Amino acid sequence: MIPGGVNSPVRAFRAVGGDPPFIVRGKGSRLWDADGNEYVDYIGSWGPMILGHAFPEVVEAITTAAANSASFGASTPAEADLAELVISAFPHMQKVRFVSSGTEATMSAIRLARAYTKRKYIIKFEGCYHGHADALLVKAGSGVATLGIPGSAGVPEEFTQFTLALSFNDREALEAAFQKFNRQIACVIVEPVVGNMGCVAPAAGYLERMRAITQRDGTLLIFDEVMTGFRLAFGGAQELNGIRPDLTTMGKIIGGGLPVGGYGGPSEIMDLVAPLGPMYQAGTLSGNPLAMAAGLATLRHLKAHPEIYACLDSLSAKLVAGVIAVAKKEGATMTANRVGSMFTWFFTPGPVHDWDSASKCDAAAFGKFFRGMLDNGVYLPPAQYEAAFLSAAHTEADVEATIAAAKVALG
Ligand code: KE4
Repeated sequence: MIPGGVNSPVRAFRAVGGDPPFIVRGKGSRLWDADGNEYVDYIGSWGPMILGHAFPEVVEAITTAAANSASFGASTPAEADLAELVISAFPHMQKVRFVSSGTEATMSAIRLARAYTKRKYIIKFEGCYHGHADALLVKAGSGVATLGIPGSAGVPEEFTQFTLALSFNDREALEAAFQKFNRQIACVIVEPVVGNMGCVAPAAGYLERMRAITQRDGTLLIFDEVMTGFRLAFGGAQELNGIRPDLTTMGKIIGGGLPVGGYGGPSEIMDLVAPLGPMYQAGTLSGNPLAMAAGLATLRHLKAHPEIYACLDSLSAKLVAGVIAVAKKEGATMTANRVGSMFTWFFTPGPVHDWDSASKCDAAAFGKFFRGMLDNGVYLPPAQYEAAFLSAAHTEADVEATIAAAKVALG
């Protein structure tokens, strides 16, 4: 009835083998499948569930909002409240537009950057994923600035001809692209901490250089914080690295598990967005009351409990090191990258710092590890090139159980 039995490809377990369980319930750090099996969950719906599943304040907020109707297609106080809270997290942001997915957020931000600069070219990086808008579905290119080659069926080459795909953490490639396409580049879009080639942090000085080059060339810098926003800190990766992008895209956590995306920046740029300006973007369920309520409850809790981030960081450190220690003892080839509560265990000696080094992983070994962990009650992202997430609901006991499962899976 549904292609591949899934509504998003990665859920089909193609990269790891086996049949995916059907999940029927989540609570805190745990999931249960239709056969009654219990798992410690490290997907967290691919990032949104930072407070854990069925967090009472979020459930309550959604339930209350639902009693007043699920949607009006009109302005509501809740979307203004969430806008105020989101804007408070990012110093450069004066306005935000809510949409219903991260894809819509990045697609719209790129359209806005092209409208603002009146330029056509965009730069993305191999191994970074920003959703499935046509212009962003380009094959991984070579290290230098290669014009985008469609990475999906159904995307005409005309739709990616202005997309430059560069290698991440490669300053020379960035400099070369701006030499070659001087003052023709509308924006650079980057995951300020990459989650989509597995977790990969920027090299020291790399983003600072990117900010300087884009500033110099009149190119907008878009931080795609769909995954890192409110995950790595309340103010996302940019709170940690102190860099001010021109636009920020968001998703996942700002919806608290319901469909929300967003893009924001200074009024000078955002005032180009319809109905104020000529850049068109719209959405039937943008600002949906239930989604706003879930996002508000989540962000309000995070803002009221900043200590959550330190706890996420220390418990994630213990988890990642514990599994690495097991791998060493069992003679498994494994390295790990972690930033806060985003992490990946890579089946390669490492270090993993870009797509080229990430793609050297032993996918079969990862698949075996994934299945072994699943059989022992631990639900990891079913693909090597994904980030795993810890939630505020995870406990020391969860971590111990996960390390014990790794002993079996790697043994
Ligand atoms: P969505 O359209 O899936 O809401 O967001 C796209 C997106 C944009 N930017 C970043 C940095 C993202 O990580 C994502 C989506 N992340 C994937 C996980 N790698 C979603 C999981 C899936 O596709 O099912």
